[in-house]
Amino acid sequence: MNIQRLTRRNSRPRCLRSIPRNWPKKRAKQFVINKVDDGNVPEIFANARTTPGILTMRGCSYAGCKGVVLGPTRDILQITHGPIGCGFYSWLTRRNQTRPETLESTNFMPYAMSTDLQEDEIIFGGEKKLKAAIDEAVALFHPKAIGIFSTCPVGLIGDDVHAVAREMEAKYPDINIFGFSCEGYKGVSQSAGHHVANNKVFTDVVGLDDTPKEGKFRYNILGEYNIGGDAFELERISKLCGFTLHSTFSGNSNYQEFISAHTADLNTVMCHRSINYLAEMMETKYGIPWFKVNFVGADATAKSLRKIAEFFGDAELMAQTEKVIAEEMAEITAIRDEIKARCTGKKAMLFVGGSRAHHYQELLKEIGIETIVAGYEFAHRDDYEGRKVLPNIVVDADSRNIEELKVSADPVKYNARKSEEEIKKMEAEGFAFSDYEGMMGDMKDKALVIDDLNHYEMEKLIESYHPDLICAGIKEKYVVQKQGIPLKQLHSYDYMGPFAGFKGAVNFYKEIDRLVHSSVFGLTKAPWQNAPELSASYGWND
Ligand code: CFM
Repeated sequence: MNIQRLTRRNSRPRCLRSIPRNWPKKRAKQFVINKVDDGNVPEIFANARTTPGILTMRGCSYAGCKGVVLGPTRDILQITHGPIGCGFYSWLTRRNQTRPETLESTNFMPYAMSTDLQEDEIIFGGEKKLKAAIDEAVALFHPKAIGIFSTCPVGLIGDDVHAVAREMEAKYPDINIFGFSCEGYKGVSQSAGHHVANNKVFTDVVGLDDTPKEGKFRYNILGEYNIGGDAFELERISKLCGFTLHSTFSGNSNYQEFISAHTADLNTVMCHRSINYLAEMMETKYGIPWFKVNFVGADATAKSLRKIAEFFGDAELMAQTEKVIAEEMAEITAIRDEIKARCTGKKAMLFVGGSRAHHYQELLKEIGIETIVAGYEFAHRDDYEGRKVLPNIVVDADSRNIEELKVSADPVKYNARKSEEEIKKMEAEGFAFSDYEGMMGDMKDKALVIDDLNHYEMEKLIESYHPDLICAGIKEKYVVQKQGIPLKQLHSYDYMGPFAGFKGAVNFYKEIDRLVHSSVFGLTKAPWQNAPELSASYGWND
């Protein structure tokens, strides 16, 4: 597709005619034809402000902080300080699940708690109402921890949620109360909210309790949010292999696991976009190494499990892990081969947040589906091009908006789980720490990569490429399906899941097979659009 053609004044639809003149120039840098050359890929322009007036697919900073990173934790009582809509629409819409230990265990996920700001507070300030909300929450639930999440108006009227948190913590000393400056307008997308969440969880939560979980080979999974039960499947596999999963940030998680997460010996990072900051800071402060894993795709899951076992370096553990992989793969292969035979040659387009547009290409590949166009909503250059480009990323006014914490080794709690020599030796043998590849390196040459897609371009892409499948979100779903293309939601998984791990892979193969072979998408045109039967004209007869 030709970006110039798309945006030339006369060819633009009326709704786009008023966009700024420099938009095509900026936008062209966000369209890249892929070319992988000795591990290098072309540069893409990403994590930049969306031009006002464009129907972006992005969300806001509050969504990234409250909805994404903290939302899936069940026993931190979360208060949205803002108008009621922010709290309501960030409440379970991404289908993050949880499983309390017992029926009596604390679980706040069925609640959406908000200060419900009204005109009065917008004019005279909302701190009083926030304090009253905390008093009420304590009286009703007496939680271990309370998180306060700022929405746009809170920043605009100048409420100080941190001062309120301090004051209320002094009033209730046995409750950990902390606030997040995640006003929706901060940064350019929800990605800023991830960073805000990481910072606060690091300074106010992780490290408060030094009691490790019982069990050998203790590790954390960072960036796994239990959408559609993904974390349950990973817990199942972990247990079979003999690893002890200490804490997941934050799918199916609880506060106790968070505050003691620094006692685990390894951080594995699933969605690096949303949580690589925490992994880095925990390594510096506590000496916990981290590496990237991917549990989306059966082969990717097997590879990640082997890597974890290899990290711990225990012969028995490695043998058990191989046994689990062999057993699980034996079940998968027959189903996969059958579906692959039917799906091979189909073409997909993927537009998801900040890591799934990459991870899910792997799953589609396993059943023979090629991704011809892909893009992220809010990723940074490193998610496209690989972590090695981090030093070349220019920090601008928008990214400077979010605080970079200065972290150093904890004088008491720092404990290097592997010595520098051990790490160097493992790296020399090909073991990658503190790194991740970008999406483009795994895509074919000439594939189209687009950052921050919008609805108008989506329609044009469908006209040009006629894909068999699009994976995106709810905002896109019905617009796309009305054009006769099946759309699978990769944020919430529609009504399904898990899609991670071994069982998840099978669920996904079956679902995609069903979608791309469904005849219903051929019926989206009304009969009179295909074959008009009547034509007439009328006029006045005197
Ligand atoms: Fe990470 Fe996510 Fe994603 Fe994300 Fe999200 Fe999400 Fe996502 Mo929706 S944390 S970046 S901010 S993998 S909610 S579970 S699916 S956009 S690609």
